[in-house]
Amino acid sequence: MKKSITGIILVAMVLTILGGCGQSSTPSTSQTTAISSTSASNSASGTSASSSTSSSTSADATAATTDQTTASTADSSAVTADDQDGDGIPDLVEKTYGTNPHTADTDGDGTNDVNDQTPVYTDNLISETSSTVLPITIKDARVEDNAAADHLEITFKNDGTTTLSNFDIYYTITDKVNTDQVEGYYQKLDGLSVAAGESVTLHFDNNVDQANHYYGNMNGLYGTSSNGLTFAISLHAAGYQPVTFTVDKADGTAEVAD
Ligand SMILES: [Ca+2]
Ligand SMILES: [Ca+2]
Ligand SMILES: [Ca+2]
Ligand SMILES: [Ca+2]
Repeated sequence: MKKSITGIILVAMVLTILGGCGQSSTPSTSQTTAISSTSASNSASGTSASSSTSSSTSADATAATTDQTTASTADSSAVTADDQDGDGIPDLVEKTYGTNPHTADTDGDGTNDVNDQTPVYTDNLISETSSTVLPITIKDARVEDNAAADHLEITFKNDGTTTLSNFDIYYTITDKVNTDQVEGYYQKLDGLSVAAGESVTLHFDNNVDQANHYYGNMNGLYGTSSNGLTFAISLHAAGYQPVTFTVDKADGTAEVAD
């Protein structure tokens, strides 16, 4: 494993150097190249842009099974000035790679970025058997024209009579021009509790030290594609059916914070 991690960083670093300062408008090409040097594959996740071009063998599948069990949280002892999430991939390399330097598991699938063959794609991990309607109203959902830097932002109201908690969210981002470019992200919305009648606004801007702020990958399609994007969102609280909705982003590069 150490060998593959070293290899992935070396390859990604070379790509960073070769790429210079210019940010490619199609980062998934370099991302796929770098990712292909790892031994693992979880390309079963299907529609991911990166998985569509990665090779997979039965040996890879075995390796992927092992890697799925890899701890996803950052090893705090591994955090350095150059690698703020401690996932083994330096911040600058994550920018080239298309992953989030603020979290060790960009797509929330439980596999650390350095071991994830599809680091910006996970299948929908929301699990629910209840058919009870989630008593919320989506008041506003946007990915641009925010008060501060552009990011995914959702405002909703609890229309029910009890406090709602144990939320999680899954969303895909699809490029409207290159429609095979799809990213998928899952997050548990830790700490989110919404009293009856209360409205809250969620921000996916990496300012996770603030209440109701969560991770958002600005190095993925969101921050790099100048095409229009479609966000397809499922918001879920345990015991209720997920609420699904879409948000469009117009073409043009978003004004995102690092
Ligand atoms: Ca990192
Ligand atoms: Ca990371
Ligand atoms: Ca992952
Ligand atoms: Ca993944």
